[in-house]
Amino acid sequence: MTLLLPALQSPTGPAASREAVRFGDLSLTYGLLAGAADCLAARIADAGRIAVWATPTPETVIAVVAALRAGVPAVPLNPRTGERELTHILGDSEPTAVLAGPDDELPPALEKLRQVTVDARTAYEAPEGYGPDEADAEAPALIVYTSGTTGPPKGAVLPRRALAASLDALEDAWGWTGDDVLVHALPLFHVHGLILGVLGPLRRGGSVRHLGKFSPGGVARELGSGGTMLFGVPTMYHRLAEVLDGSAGDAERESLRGALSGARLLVSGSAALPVHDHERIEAATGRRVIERYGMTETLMNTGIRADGVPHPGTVGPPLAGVELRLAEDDGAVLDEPGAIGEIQVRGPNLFTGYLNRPDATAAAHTPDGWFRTGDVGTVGTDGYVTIVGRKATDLIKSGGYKIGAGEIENVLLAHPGVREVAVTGEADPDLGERVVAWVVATDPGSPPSAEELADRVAAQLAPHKRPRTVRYLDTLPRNDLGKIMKRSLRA
Ligand code: MCA
Ligand code: AMP
Repeated sequence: MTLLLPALQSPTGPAASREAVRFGDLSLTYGLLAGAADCLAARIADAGRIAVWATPTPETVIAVVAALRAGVPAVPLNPRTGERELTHILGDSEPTAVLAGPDDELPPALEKLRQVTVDARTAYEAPEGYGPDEADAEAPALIVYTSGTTGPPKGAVLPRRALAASLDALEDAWGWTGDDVLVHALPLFHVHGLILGVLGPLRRGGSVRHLGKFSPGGVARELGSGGTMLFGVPTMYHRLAEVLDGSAGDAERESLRGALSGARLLVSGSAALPVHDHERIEAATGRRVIERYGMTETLMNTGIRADGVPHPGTVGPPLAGVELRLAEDDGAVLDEPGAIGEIQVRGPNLFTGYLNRPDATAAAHTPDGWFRTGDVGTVGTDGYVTIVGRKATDLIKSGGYKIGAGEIENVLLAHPGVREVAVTGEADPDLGERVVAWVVATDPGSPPSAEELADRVAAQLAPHKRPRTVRYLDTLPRNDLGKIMKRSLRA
């Protein structure tokens, strides 16, 4: 059986002294990471499932690698998750223990679990003779929670096979090697930052430098001192374009321009990068950002190749091993050129299903076994895919995060000052879309403030789900059946 992370299989000699990950001044070589992860793996081998308090730190990397080495499915948790969402995720995934750093303060919901501390500053020695057997390719590696239109987030069960297939398809598309040094600042509890951004470099035997928190200055520093690739969401590239366009001083602009110009690959994903930002970055740096298109459930589906023709506004052709088709609402498959339909995919990159949700898993697949992405697109004569929209109007993509309108509405409706509410997404130059709450107050004379409502969502769900705008109305527009007409709100 092929190993998921071969470079971490008891590395010795020069292979052991290569840098694997760097977070600020803390760097781990392959030798140190393998030792720490195997030491931890031996301690958690009996856990059924394990939660990882996924801060942007080397501790998270050690924890996830340890779980993979031990063959224990890991549930990465957003450390900013609010009470209601955290309770749901823990109840649904039932981890027996949580891996966290020495300084992490865990919320009460996690205190019932066995806490296993991971400390990247301790030099661990792998237990003598410890070399866990690689788990079965279909065994779950990670369970990643993702929002739907209604109800709480669902856990996408990602087998080792999907991780390996998707990362190898990106190796093929991008000529990704162990010599690459990836720079990013993505959160480590989602596919983009964790699987592509950490497990990607580790599978190749290369390295990753994580900024901890996104800043154009951090990107310039790391890309300008040996980084070869940058991964980011469109909001990050928009902020880089703003600096390149002159929102900062000359020195900052020049250093960013130089760093981006020298990079081998600038990759954007998780949402569409507006063509205007593509153009601004290319004009300033001579480098084109390439896009790839993926989803928590499918990992990566399409991507522009490093040696391919860049085409801003498209997400490139299907990656190796991925089958992609377009279909009508009634299931009819669309073959004619220029047709627009739902993107459906099939391939070794797909998840095995939603945890505890056979109903949702079945609903997400066609009778002939294709996964319905919910994205609407078209395929050009060159095979490049363009995403033109999505079927569900109740899904919002803000800063690259998927947010369900329904989960926010449920939280706001529980506020005594809110009689009715509708949540929509509105175009935002920085975030792509921003969350907007339309509120009918119980007492229109003293409605709850926008800040109070935002704080409530941040505390119950997560800060990135908070409404950035609150609009007060006397009534919500409804059709004859009483259904809220969100389209007319947006208009
Ligand atoms: C603000 N904050 C609050 C509140 N308001 N905290 C509590 N209560 C409040 N009311 C805090 C935040 O926690 C944060 O703290 C700070 O204020 C700023 O928050 P925010 O405004 O949300 O941040 P931002 O500056 O807008 O963030 C932009 C971002 C971020 C950095 C681009 O959106 C981001 O990291 N996006 C990445 C999403 C991603 O990885 N998606 C991948 C999933 P502090 O200042 O301390 O930070 S999609 C995927 O995986 C698929 C497979 C794919 O295709 O990739
Ligand atoms: P998530 O469920 O959070 O993994 O987000 C997946 C969704 O992000 C996809 O279904 C798409 O709608 C969107 N997405 C990811 N990459 C791109 C991209 N390059 N362009 C447009 N949309 C994207």
